[in-house]
Amino acid sequence: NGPLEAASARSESNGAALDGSAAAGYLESVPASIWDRRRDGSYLTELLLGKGYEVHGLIRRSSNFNTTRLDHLYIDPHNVGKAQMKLHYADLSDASSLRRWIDVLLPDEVYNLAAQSHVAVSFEVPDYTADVVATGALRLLEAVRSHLASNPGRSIRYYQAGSSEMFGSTPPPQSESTPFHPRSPYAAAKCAAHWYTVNYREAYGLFACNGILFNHESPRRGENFVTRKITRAVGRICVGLQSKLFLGNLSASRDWGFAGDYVEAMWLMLQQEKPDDFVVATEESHTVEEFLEAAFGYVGLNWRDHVVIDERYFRPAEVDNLKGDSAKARRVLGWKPRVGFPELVRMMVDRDLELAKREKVLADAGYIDPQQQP
Ligand code: NDP
Ligand code: GDR
Repeated sequence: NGPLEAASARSESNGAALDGSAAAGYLESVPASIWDRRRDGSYLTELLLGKGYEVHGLIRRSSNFNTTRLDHLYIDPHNVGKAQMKLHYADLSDASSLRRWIDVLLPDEVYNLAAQSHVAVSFEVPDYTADVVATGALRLLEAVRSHLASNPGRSIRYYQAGSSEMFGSTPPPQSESTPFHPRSPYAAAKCAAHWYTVNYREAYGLFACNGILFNHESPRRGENFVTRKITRAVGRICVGLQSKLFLGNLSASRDWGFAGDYVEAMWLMLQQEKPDDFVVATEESHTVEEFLEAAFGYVGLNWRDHVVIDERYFRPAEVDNLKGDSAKARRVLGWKPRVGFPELVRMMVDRDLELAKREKVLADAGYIDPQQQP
């Protein structure tokens, strides 16, 4: 879910870093709740804090974020002492901010989770996507490398958030040895970031790992990814705030896991003796239609009564079938997923039903427009 999502965390004994930003723009300490909008970033932060890490997150400047959620933190000094993590401004498009925070924070581990991560949107903003996803990763790697070169004795372990989208049209099951065939600007940029990471490992001996993660979902998932779009709609339909759900291709198949399980694999990669690349997946694949069946069926609804196919959600090139082979991660890291498909769907629907009930109260009181779909 990541932030610049470059996260960086550090402690005297352990270190980890989320991604982040700049010395001059230090934000003061803010509660981890602010971090909840970072999906993988928030789960990873919780995991690292539980292990005693000091966690720093790098976030980019956003008008919404600054005006609605940070202003009161600046003026309320009581929050400073309660913060469990620290956030700093940086941007993957700004190399100087990355190097500056590496120098200031001295992280032991750096997790690069930042991305323009929406596959369909990457067709609309291909140049920007490449800049953040591919060149952004290169900038962060270079910040780490140059910091280490000027600070002998220091060590930093680096995690790169790779994606099953890199496999694209190569048939399943997909493992570390499966050739990449990206089908979107996003996926092509992730391939570049993957190879930059391998290159920095081979050329400079950097402890750098690629996690090739298959789709992982949660109640914190962005609302324009298909799983969350469906579970948000189920909740809203149940309370009468919505009746139709507009979707694209229902026959695509994905290997969907739970984000909370997957961040553990990220951390485990950085605890190994040697850096390496790992596929992380449940090894089970379901179509979008099966997700619909499970989510609507859970609350006793028939998805066919509500779903309308809308051409605008079809992609110029689709990835039809992803199903991972995560044998290496299971063997070497001792990792395995805890949450299965039915439990994941139920978890997301339960949470979105609660959210919809609260929305209904606000809509009935005239505080929000009930027609406005997420
Ligand atoms: P999200 O899109 O939820 O989070 C990405 C984060 O990156 C956001 O917080 C965003 O900030 C931040 N970001 C975007 N552009 C920049 C920038 N220029 N500088 C700094 N930060 C930036 O993704 P997820 O948490 O779902 O995924 C985390 C990472 O893992 C991503 O790299 C994604 O591509 C990858 N991945 C995700 C998978 C999944 O199924 N979730 C599977 C495989 C890989 P803001 O909040 O301001 O938008
Ligand atoms: P994906 O996730 O592209 O796999 O990338 P997404 O949920 O966007 O799409 C999954 C599949 O559902 C189909 N689909 C729709 N998708 C969206 N978003 N909206 C719709 O209305 C809709 N209707 C059908 C898509 O065509 C697709 O086949 C996610 C992201 O998190 C990436 O960053 C990550 O790298 C990969 O997962 C692994």
